[in-house]
Amino acid sequence: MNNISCELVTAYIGLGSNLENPITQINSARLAITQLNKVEEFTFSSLYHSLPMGPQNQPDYVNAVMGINTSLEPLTLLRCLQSIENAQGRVRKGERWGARTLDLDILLYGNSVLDLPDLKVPHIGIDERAFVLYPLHEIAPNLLIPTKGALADLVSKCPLDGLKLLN
Ligand code: ROI
Repeated sequence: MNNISCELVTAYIGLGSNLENPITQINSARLAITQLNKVEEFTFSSLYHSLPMGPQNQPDYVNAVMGINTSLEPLTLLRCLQSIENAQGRVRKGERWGARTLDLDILLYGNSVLDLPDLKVPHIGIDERAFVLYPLHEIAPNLLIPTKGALADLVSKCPLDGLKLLN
């Protein structure tokens, strides 16, 4: 054994976009994430079309969820995802829950429960957002979500809210 830590953690990332050709934004983000050091994609959901949660005067969203194995620490992973958001032209304006070219959220990081100033895991609202729960369930139907319970139960209680598979 050596003392280099290389523990692999399974994490799930939520991807969302409603500006500047959302499908292209999601596909480019997927590629950028797979090209990160110490990150390997093992699964990717279908793309979904969803109605905006929050202010309604914004375009509909495209959402997806990706499963990765990573040896990056959670905050390092967060910073990497933020640089991808920025590289794809994300502008952080004042409006809460406004339109965005790209949103990358760490939904789950192994079985960790994190309550850091910049990072809450499981992701806030994970248990009531159809555009997160359904794609996650597609790729990881047996998942248990720390502090929230079985994903399958959460999905069964969550209305689709207009969520549709995108083909
Ligand atoms: N609404 C949908 N449908 N999809 C999202 O990814 C999404 N992301 C957000 C807010 C603004 C809350 N609404 C969303 O951050």
